[in-house]
Amino acid sequence: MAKIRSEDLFKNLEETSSSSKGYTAKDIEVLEGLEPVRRRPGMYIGGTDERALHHLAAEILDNAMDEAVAGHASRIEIELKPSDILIVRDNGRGIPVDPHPKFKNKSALEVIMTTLHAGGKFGGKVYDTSGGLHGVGASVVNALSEWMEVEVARDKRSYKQRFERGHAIGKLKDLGAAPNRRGTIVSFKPDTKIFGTSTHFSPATLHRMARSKAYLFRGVEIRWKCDPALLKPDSETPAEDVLKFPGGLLDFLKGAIGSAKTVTRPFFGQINNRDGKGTVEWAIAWAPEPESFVNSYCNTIPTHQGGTHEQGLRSGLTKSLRAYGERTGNKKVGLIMPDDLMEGACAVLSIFIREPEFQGQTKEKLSSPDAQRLVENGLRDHFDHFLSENPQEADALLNFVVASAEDRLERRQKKETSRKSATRKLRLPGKLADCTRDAPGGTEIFLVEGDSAGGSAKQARDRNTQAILPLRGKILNVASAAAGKLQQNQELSDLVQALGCGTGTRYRDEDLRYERVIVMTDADVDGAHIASLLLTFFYREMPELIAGGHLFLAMPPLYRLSHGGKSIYARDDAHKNQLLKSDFKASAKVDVSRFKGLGEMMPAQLKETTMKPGNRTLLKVEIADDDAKATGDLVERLMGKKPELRFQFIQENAVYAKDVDV
Ligand code: 0R9
Repeated sequence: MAKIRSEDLFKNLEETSSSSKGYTAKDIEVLEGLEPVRRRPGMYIGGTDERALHHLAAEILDNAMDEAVAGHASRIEIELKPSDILIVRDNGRGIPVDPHPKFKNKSALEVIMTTLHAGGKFGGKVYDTSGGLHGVGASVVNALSEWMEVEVARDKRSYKQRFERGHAIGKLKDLGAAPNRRGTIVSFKPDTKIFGTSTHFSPATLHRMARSKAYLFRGVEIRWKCDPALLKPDSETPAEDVLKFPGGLLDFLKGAIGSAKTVTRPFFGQINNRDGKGTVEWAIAWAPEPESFVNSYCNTIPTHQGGTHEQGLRSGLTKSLRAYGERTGNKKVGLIMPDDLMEGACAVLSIFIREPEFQGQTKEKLSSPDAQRLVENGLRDHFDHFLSENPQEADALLNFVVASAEDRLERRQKKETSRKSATRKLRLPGKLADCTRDAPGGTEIFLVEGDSAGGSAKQARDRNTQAILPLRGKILNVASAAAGKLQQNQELSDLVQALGCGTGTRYRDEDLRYERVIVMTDADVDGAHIASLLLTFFYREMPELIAGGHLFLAMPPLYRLSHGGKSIYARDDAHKNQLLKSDFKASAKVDVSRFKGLGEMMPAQLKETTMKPGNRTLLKVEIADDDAKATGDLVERLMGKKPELRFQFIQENAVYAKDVDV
């Protein structure tokens, strides 16, 4: 909307010679003619649709409201007639009608109505808190109206002037004495050449607009009238209404939330023009239902996009509630963010300040920095009192808000987890048979050697919690490889992708996709070699994964001992000899078969002996952090040229494994 900037309104404030009577015609600044408005209405009222049409009504109503807020008018009337004719009346001082000094043959009223950006330069305090357009909007309305008539009762006389499409039709007429009247009446009919023939005023919208103005300024009574022919039979909009709300915003809030159950009684109040800084009024209730809202206004102009005053409201309330929580020893008070407090809030905020600044394309966002301080500081004091005086309600509110904070954190956690798993899944290696469970808790990945073992393991696994990554080909010896080789090694890069936790300094334990990483290789020298290469890789690239207790070695059997329907498994030669003595009669002809590899085992056998929690034995890999040399030796042994030493190492350690998972 063609809102005048405050600088224009209050420009040269000091130089302005405002007469003791207030405004005189020479105080009007003349900037431009009205042609641009008709040529490009969108620039001034944001379009030519129904919303834009209602801007015209808002402009005229705002001008009348300005006069009321300034303390010169107590009653406003708004009347809708057929053919979209709108009449607005106020009982203020009346728009000045004296001849304008620059345009000797034109009245001030005519200059205001026919000149773009003709704003009054007001020295009096009366407009200190005004946000209206002071006649500037009226000229835009005039430009976009088929006709407009303005009647003024001032200095005990009445005057009238008619305009068509922004041009004066004749001079200002003196209608004679009006000893008992004062005020302004603006009647207009929006131009169908601009808005088309199918765009009309909506009685409901106009009534709502009038009602919210009445809520916002309790010193005014707004009378609403609408030709009954314009109301649909089922319309809830009355044909006539008297809108006066001595309860101000509290009445507004009560109307908005109806009979909804609230957490506390409404918190409401006002701060009056302290130190000339401006006034603040608010009414807030917290309720699980209805949907939360913040309706904010500056100088009765709706600020649909919020702004600094809303920020002040949020931060003032949050600081105050947090301080209360700390005083009363609430341990979760640190979780509370402004959004948590506003989530269940139904709030109406209205401020009146001098020289408001608006921003955004539709100028619906307040940007005056002072507004934040004004609201925040003023509201905090009041809210501190409200909370300390009503401890039961304060505690109920605190619990309500803490619950919102916890909900928010939980939602964030869930989002994070699903985002993580989504992005990870996108880049998973093709040969990974992943488990179906999303969250890492209780899941395992088996690193197996070769496709045939991988095939058996896939059949043997619990799909829900166990993933299988078959590693083909040669695994790089990380300890001796040049830097940069790691990324080039397909097997290791597949492994890194599958684990999701990154390597080296980029390792993030919370990104590890599985709770356990289980190296499951054949129980032979080659298997031990591969296991040792993998352990070296983890030791060098992901020591935190080992330190976090995530790395395990599976202990597949090397032998199966069977006799007369009984089968048991042995890890190695020593175990086999021990079992032959302990579990079979000396005379028994026990069938001893040696597995050549995991791939040779039946999936059911692999499951029972090696993979199934409860049956299996897992060796947990740990770094001997109390003995760095031992760890170095370990790597050295694992990395030595003789694979049988590595095999021996694993076998030995399996015997001493203290932390086994069975
Ligand atoms: C029905 C809608 N009402 C109005 O549009 C309206 C404008 C207006 C007004 C003043 C008083 N009442 C008004 N009603 C006014 C008077 C004086 C000073 N400022 C404002 C005065 O007597 O000193 N004006 C709005 C703009 C201007 N007057 C002007 F100053 F630009 F002329």
